Amino acid sequence: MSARRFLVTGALPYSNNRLHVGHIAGAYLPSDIYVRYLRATGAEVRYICGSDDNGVAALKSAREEGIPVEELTAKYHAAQKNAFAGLGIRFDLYGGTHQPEFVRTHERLSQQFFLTIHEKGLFTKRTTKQLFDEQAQQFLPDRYVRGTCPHPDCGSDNAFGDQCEACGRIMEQTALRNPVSLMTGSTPVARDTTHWFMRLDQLQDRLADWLRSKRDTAAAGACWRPIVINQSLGRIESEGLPERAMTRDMTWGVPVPLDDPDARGKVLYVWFDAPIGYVSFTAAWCQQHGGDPEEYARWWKDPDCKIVHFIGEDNIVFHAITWPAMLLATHDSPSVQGERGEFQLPHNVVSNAFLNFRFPGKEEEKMSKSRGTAIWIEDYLQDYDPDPLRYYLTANAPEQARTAFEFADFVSRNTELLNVLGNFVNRTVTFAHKYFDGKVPAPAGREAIDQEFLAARQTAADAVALELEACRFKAALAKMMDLARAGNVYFDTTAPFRTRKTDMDACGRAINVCLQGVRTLTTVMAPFLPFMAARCLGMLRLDESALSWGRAMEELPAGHSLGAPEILVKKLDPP
Ligand code: B3M
Ligand code: ZN
Repeated sequence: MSARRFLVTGALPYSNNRLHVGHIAGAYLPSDIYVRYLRATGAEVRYICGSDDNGVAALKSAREEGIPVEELTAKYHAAQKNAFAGLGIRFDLYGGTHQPEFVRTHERLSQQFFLTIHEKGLFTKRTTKQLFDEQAQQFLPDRYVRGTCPHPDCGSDNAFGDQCEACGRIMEQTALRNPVSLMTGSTPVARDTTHWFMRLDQLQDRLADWLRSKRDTAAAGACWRPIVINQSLGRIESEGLPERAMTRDMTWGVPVPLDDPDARGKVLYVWFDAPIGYVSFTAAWCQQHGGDPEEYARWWKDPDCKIVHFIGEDNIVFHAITWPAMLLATHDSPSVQGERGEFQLPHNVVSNAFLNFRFPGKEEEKMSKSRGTAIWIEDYLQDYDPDPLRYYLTANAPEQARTAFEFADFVSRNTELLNVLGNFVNRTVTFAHKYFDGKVPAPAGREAIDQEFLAARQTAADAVALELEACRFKAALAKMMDLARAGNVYFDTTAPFRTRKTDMDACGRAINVCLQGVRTLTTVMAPFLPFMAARCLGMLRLDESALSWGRAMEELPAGHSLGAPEILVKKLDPP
């Protein structure tokens, strides 16, 4: 049987800011855990991410910082890439939709997509009103305008020209009530402009069928989270899909590839080109590893490869409606058909809700730069190790509903990690060094209690795997910790600290079994806590291949020499 194949993506962060813990909790940590696990099972995986450089977000920040937009996006692209690396989030490739190394392939593929959809007649060219800033003498696409959400059940003042931050709906900016230009603060006026609108209505039935199949096959492992189904299928069933403008009046982005005077000075909508970044970065990876960018088809057009997108809550509509619509639109079309096949729809779109922030004793609030309610990854990494944050953000993950980051919680989760996992590993390895010369003692005729704990390792590894396959990371982590807890109970019950004075065989037997527990835990903790797992490998004197899931139950032979004990989890002081 050939290996399972996955193309896993993390939402492309806008390269207009640094990364905070909310970003990490949303899409990147869960995807990294998933990828590390899949790889440990022998699956072939490409893990793709990169910066979303186009669109208004970068232009706005470049204006605020007073630097050219190319410089701004290069700066944050580099900072974000470092922050990911510091947390052990290991993409195969970190691209950027407007970074010099990637921009040409990205433009080419984005324009190809646009033309294919255009040839299929799925765009309507239409002149409509758009908001125009008379002081700045320019149109105000998307996030350049802010106003009141027009939906009566929402009415939030935090709606932008493309999407309402509160209810997540996407909208035409002229629908906004009380619009304000974020460029000059003036009230914009509506002016005529021509754009290409995608006929999502034409694809709506196929999209709905596909989403229903995802809802219905939850049991078959393509476990879509309710939040994703509700915001996509729910939205289609209740409101239907309108046409959406896929071009914008600005010059920063991918030029509209049409020989038409109305296309001049216009670019593709950032949400049109950004998901194509997943494809263009895969092509870049293929080019860097073997030479042929067209090899991306092996990941994107082969039904044997599962495409899994990890995103945050505000990206659901784009990944579960617009992007699949773009992929579907290329089907049965002369320009993409042929030997290489059609773009596959995602196997899963995994979204977390937002991670809020909480000051001690206060209500939770949204993470925001201006209110000082964001923990920046760069700052975090100056003071702490990556794994305690990985642990906290997984244990407290907003998988089904929003959760909040609170510093005191972070410290108490670290204490939990220390007391349960750190304690089991460290007391076992230290004991072996102190009383068994740093070697695995002989198993010395195992008894029922020993067999029971040894068997619990397999049960735990299987339970963790089952949860990870279904993208239930929080539950998976809890099952890993249960095994460490069982290890501590076994240690306390067999009491090697007592038997070492009375029955050295029993003492060795217990430490042997504990070491087998540490051995299994090393593999099972690795997707969540890769830096700690690396330290365990050192203590067990094993190499990285020992992280393979199939080797988790492998026994350390009696007499095997251990590495020096190292503190696994450091104590943190309460705030
Ligand atoms: N850049 C939105 C965000 O950072 C957007 C994701 C693009 S994924 C193709 O929230
Ligand atoms: Zn709203």
